[in-house]
Amino acid sequence: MKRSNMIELRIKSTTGWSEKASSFLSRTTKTIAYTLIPSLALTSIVSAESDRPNFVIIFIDDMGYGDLGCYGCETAKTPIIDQLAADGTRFTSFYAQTVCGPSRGALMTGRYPYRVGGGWTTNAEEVTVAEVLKEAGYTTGCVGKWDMSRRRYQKELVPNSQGFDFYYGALGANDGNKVTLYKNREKLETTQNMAGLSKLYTDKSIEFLRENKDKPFFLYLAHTMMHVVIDASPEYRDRTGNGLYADTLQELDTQTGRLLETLDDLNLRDNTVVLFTSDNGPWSNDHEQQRMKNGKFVPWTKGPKIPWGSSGPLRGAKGSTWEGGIRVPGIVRWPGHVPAGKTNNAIISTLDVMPTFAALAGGADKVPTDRIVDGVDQREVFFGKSDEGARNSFRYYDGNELQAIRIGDWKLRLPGLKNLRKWPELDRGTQETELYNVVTDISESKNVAVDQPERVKAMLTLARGLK
Ligand SMILES: [Ca+2]
Repeated sequence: MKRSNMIELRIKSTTGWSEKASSFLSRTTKTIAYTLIPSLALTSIVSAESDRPNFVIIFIDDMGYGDLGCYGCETAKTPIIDQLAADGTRFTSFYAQTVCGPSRGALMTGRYPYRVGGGWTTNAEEVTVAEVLKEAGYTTGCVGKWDMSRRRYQKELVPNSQGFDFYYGALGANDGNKVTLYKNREKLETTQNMAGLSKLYTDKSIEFLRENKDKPFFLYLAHTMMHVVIDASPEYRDRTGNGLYADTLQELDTQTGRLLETLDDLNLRDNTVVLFTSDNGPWSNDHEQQRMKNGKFVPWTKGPKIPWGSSGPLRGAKGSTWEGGIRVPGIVRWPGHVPAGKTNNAIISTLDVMPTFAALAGGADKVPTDRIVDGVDQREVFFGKSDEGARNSFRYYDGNELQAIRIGDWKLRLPGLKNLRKWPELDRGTQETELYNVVTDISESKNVAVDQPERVKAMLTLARGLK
C-alpha cells in the first residue's frame, strides 16, 4: 500500500491516545492500514552538555502564511526574515492555533489549549517551556505580548510566575490602540504608540541577550505587531507603497535584523536556535478596514484598504480552523545543525517546541509526565534527518470544540460545527463532513468526502474517540 493511502497515526505513545485509537480503528476498518510508530529513538543525537544551544523564539502576532517574501508575499518586503529562512529550514506545514491567547498556551505548555484553560489564560499549575528550561539551567526572558493572564496582571499567571526570570512587555493585546507595559511585576505606563512597539521590544530583547550572553538562555520575543491596531514609525510609513500593513511588516523585518545582528555581534549565532513563527493566521474583518486616530476609528485613506495580512494560498483566516487560520510561517535556524536553504513539509506544531527544546537542552526529563503533553520531540526533522517528523497528525480545535483532524496528507472537517466565530467573514463550509488532501489541494478547494467513504469513516471514528 502506498504511504499516502495509509492512515498512520504517529505520536508520542505516552499520550494514551494512540493505543486507544489503534484498537478502535483495527476493529472498524479492514481496508485502511493503520500503524503505530512510537517515538523515534533519539538517544544518538542527544546533545552533550557543552553543545547545549541557546533558544530564541520570535513570535509574531497575526502574521499570515502568505506574509513573508519567502512564503510568496509580493507586497511586503522582508529580506531579513527571508535570509533567516535561507540560512535555516522553512516549514510549510507548521501549525499554531486559531487565536492569540490559546496559541500562546499551546506554545508555552506543549498542550492543546483546551487542556490549559482554553482561552486567554492558563492554569497556574501548568508547566511552561520556560519552567522546563529554567530547571535545566537556562536563564529565561520574555519580551512582548503575554496574553495568558486574562489580559491583566494576575500574580500566579504572569511570566514571572510561569518560569521567566525576566519580563518586559504588555500582558494583553492592543485591540484598543493601547497597551500597558510591565517590567517584571512592575506596572510601568500605558502607551498608544503602536508604531514604537517593535523597536521597543527589540531593544529590551537585545538588552537581555547582552546581559545573558555568557550562560545558556531562552528568549521568547512575542511581538504585538502585526495585530490590529497596527502602525509603522514615520520613517517606515509609505515606504513600501503597498499600504500600512506592508510598511509595518517591513519595520518588523528591520527590527528582526537588529536582533539577529546582536546574536552575530555577541558571537552567539552558531550556538543559538532561532525559531520564527506566528500565533495564528491573519486577521480578516471588514469593520476594521480602518485604523485608530486620536482615539477614534477613521476610514483608511492611503494604500489598499487591507490593514491585515495574507494567508496566501490557504483558505480562511484567523479564528477559523481552515488552514489559513492556523497554518503559519515556521522558520528554524541553527547553523551547522539545521540544514540551510531547506524547505520541509513535515507536520510540525508550536506544541512541539517544549519537548524539542527540552531535549536539545539536555532536559527531556523535565517535561512533565503527570499530564498529557501533545507536543513531540522534533529534533530529527529540525536536523534534516527526517522529512516526515515525529508526528503525522494534528487536531484543529476552536475553544473546546474539535473541528478537524489531519492525518498524513488528509484533513477531515467534522460536521455540524457549533463554535464558528463571526470573524473572519464567515466561511462555514458545507457543515457536512468534508475531506481535503491538504498537500495536493493546499487551498481546501475540493471536498472529496463522497469519493472516499472508508477514509472518512475511519477518520471520523478516530476523531470521535479523541480525548
Ligand atoms: Ca494573534
